[in-house]
Amino acid sequence: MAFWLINLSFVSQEKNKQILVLGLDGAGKTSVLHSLALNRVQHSEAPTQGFNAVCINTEGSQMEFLEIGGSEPFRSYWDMYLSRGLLLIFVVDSADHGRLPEAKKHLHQLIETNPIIPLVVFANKQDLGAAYHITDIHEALALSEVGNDRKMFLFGTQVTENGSEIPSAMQDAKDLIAHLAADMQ
Ligand code: G3D
Ligand code: MG
Repeated sequence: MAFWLINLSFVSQEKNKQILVLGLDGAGKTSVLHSLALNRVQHSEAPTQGFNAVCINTEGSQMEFLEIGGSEPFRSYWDMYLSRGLLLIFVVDSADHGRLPEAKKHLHQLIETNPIIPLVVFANKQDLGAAYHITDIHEALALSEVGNDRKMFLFGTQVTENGSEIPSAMQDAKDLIAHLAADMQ
């Protein structure tokens, strides 16, 4: 498998549709994305400033992921990129109970603007003792209200020891994302 990582201070309007990776700052977007690319656990080294584009080649397909920084100044870009996104991956910190309402608000604002984009939610940091179980994350994010016509999937994920194999749920999520992306092309 080949991959490359590019940190960009801005991203031009590209032809290829991207898989958007959004969520509040600190949720684990970069860590999850780099782990999916490497098939090995890889924590992020620094908060994302701006955009982080990752291209992953799997058997027979190539997927372009675009993470947009989750801190306040970058959230204004979320809507702009969502309108031409293939899929939305939304990452939440399952142990950050206090910010789940904020994550829910942003998620619902996002999906309102795009009634068909498939949604894959990563309930991340499942390794932490305080993490909500995925059934509680489903409720906290009101995922039953994301729209009847939309494909929606929820995975519990964790990025633990650097270099270890990614958990099977993350491998399953990667396979599913490849299928969804192929369907949407
Ligand atoms: P972001 O891209 O959503 O902003 P990052 O988030 O990937 O930069 O991760 C934010 C912090 O959470 C990082 O720690 C990272 O190591 C940690 N993290 C990410 N995923 C997990 C996880 O599943 N479990 C645990 N325990 N920690 C995780 P630092 O210390 O660098 O801030
Ligand atoms: Mg990041």
